[in-house]
Amino acid sequence: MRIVKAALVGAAATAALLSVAVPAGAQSAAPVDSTLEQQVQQTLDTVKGAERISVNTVRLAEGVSVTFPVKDRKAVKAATNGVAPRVDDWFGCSVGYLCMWEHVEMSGARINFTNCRTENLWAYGWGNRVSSYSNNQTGSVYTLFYDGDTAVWGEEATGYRRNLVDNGMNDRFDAVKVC
Ligand SMILES: [Ca+2]
Repeated sequence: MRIVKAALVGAAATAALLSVAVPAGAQSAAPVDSTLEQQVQQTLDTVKGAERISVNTVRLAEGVSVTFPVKDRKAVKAATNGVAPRVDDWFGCSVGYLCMWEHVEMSGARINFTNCRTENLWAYGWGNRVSSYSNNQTGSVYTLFYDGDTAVWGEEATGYRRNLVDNGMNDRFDAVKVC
């Protein structure tokens, strides 16, 4: 919320400065992606301590973030002033991360983990939701996926990807031991 407030204050100040020279409506603002905004807002509302860190990324906890798909990449690039992940990162997964997607073929919202610990996916609104993943961690680490208290699936690093529809694991994971 702090970021949004600051942006509004900045926009208001800019508008005031430019009000003499620039006709109303002439300022170019990035078009609002209402689906994206809803997803971001819902996450901020449901995960305690969540913080928006870019146009389409919300930090959920230390070492945990969620990234939402964007329709207008150009707008995101402009709006984040170059600090957003590279465009290609949406389809891939940055080195050092375990990434999981809500849909198959690495599509839809993506949750990213970089801390080596066991995470309860329900705490982030991701229980029974994962449909594909990419284990892009480095080194000889092994990730375990849990359904209830039982480890039902595992995957080593680096870079192994999988769709979970064909192996009976779709929308089943409740927790993950990142490494
Ligand atoms: Ca489950």
